[in-house]
Amino acid sequence: MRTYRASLITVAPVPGAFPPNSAPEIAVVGRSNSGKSTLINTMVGQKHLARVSGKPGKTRAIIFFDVEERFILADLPGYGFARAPKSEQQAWRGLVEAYMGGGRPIAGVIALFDIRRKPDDLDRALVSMLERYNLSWRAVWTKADKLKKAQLKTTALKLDHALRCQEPGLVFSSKTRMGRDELWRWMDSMVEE
Ligand SMILES: Nc1nc2c(ncn2[C@@H]2O[C@H](COP(=O)(O)OP(=O)(O)OP(=O)(O)O)[C@@H](O)[C@H]2O)c(=O)[nH]1
Ligand SMILES: [Mg+2]
Repeated sequence: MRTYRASLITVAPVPGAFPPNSAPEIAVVGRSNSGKSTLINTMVGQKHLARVSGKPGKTRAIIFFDVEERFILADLPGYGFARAPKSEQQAWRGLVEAYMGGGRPIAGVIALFDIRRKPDDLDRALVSMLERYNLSWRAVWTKADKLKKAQLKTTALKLDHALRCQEPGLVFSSKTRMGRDELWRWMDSMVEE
């Protein structure tokens, strides 16, 4: 497996702490516990670059990683944490909108959805936000190892439809690395544009 040089740039709990624009960025967004940090580790081939949370809802900041001095990966905080109070949901929205609408060089957004979950209003709100900011995004159906092989194709098609994906989502597993090569091809194409 190919591995990549990657390192932490900064942890930004507020927009004022975002690093200066320096390279194209790929943002990773999704519900809390959808597998964002794990996916980042899988993509670069490092076990402990991004912190994987045992408890969902732990990542409350945007974490910026440099990848081979070529582009930046931004690990966005998760939404939809079951016990989060309203004030926290507003804080999430404030931080994420400041990122998406802040004139950063966002080359693409990877939007993660647990392949076992039926999309809800929060998921649809995320997609609306991505469209509103005119971002190029790709859906990724995570934790594909949790489904039987025979279920993958039909489940993916249902999710494409439920979230009105322009491009079919990518079936992905950090456990088996299914989808990793294809997601790299997508990221490379976004960064090179
Ligand atoms: N089986 C399986 N488990 C996974 C996969 N990806 C992530 N997980 C598990 O899902 C849990 C959450 O993963 P994280 O990567 O921390 O999720 P996150 O989206 O970063 O969560 P927050 O930072 O809290 O928003 C962890 O227990 C992971 O080990 C996968 O592809 N397959
Ligand atoms: Mg995380």
